[in-house]
Amino acid sequence: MSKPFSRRRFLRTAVAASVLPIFPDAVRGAPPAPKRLVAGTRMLEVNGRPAKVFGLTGPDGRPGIHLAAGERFRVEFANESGARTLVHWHGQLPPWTQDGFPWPQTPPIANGAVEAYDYLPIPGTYWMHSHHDMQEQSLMTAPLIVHSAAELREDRQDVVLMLHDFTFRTPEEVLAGLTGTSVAAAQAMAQKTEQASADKDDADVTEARMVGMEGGAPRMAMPGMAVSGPGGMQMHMDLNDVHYDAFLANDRTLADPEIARVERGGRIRLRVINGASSSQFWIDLGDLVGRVVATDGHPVHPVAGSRFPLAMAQRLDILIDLPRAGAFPILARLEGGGRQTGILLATADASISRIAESAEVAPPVDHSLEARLMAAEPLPPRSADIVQTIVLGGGMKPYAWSINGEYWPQVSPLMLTKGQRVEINLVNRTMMAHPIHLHGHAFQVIAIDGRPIQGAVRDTVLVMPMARVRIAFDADNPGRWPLHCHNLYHAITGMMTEFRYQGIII
Ligand SMILES: [Cu+2]
Repeated sequence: MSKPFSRRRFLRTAVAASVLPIFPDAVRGAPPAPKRLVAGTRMLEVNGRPAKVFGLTGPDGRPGIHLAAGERFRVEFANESGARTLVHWHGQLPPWTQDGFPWPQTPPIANGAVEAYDYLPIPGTYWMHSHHDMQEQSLMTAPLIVHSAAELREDRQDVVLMLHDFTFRTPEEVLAGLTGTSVAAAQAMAQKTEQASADKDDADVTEARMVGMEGGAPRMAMPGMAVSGPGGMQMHMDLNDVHYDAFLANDRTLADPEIARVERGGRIRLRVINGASSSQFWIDLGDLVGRVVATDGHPVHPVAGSRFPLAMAQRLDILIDLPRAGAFPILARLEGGGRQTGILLATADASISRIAESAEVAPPVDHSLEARLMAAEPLPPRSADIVQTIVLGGGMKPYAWSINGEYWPQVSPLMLTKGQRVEINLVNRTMMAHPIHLHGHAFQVIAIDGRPIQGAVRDTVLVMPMARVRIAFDADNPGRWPLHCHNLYHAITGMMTEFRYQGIII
């Protein structure tokens, strides 16, 4: 990966040198031209059928944005998708007005419009996805890779593996099927979520629960839940709300997989991104042994293995040293389903054989990796200023999911003050696992089911059915920030709330 960036740097220097005599002052302080990111549509072929999907294409024609070490996220985002859209830079820590969430102050961008973004990114494996409507399901998603000097010194070949779940149905049809309503009603529900507290007046704000006390019990009973306590997760855990037509790895199925050319004995940094809307996977390296060195972009002490669980929206950086020449499938196996997708790492002389799309049923994704992870750059030790419990509720019948008994957008914001160390107890009172994502902050996982750990720093953590996960973060990024389940259909039916800093004018 170092080559394109050195070439780019060279070009920039050459351009600067050529104009230097004319505009010395302007050039000396001039930042590089912004990168252009275009939201558009494109055609894929899936299972032999054409499929029109969205896409996010960067300046080099690749999906998404790749930034050199030290480079700012300076992007001109051009919406040529034919629809309104708004793209969120998942896991990055920009000012809240550049986060790409449809608050009333930051509405979706019109088709044909261009929006500028400029912030200091954090290095690692990130991604971007539309936060408008349910465009994420229609592949308005792409990698966001921020290189670091340390990682470039390792001189490894970068391989990005981005996963999707794909359906020929529209997301509105999927949601209508889940909720037992009409497509029109599902469309209305998706649009309603963008009212995002816009309807709330000052009275509601006054009602906002002050974060700072243990508690925050649900205001209403969870529909249809029989609370059976920890250990019940084996009984009737729900998996895979949606039946998909295909699972994509870099937009392709195993019928025609991407083949990443690697050198014999090659040293790889595999960046796996679960960009699926409602599916979780086991990353299966087959015979290879890899070392997980980062989760959600943040470094961890290496964990060796060949099979790693990956929840929705999470990422893994896995270092792989190839033992020999050959073809090495890197598979993503759907939890609870006998289906898989993937890519191949292959040396020049390797013979490639077809890999089946069906396989043995993989078990549910779990905390086996999470419990072993240790942050390489943990939060500074500090006691919490405030502790808040967040209860995840809801169920399949009726299909609706909640936080603290509330359904987005009718929620009471959780108030924060800048400078606080915040601890959140995520308590799952449902029979599904929920990948919970907080915008604008990186948090550390500090306990699983009451057992303290010095866990990973992340932006998305899976909370297993009937389980508890405790996270900590520093309130250092004033604004309005969503916390939500990253299962698209859970978020859209209500499993989302807001952290709001004191003093933010809405
Ligand atoms: Cu969920």
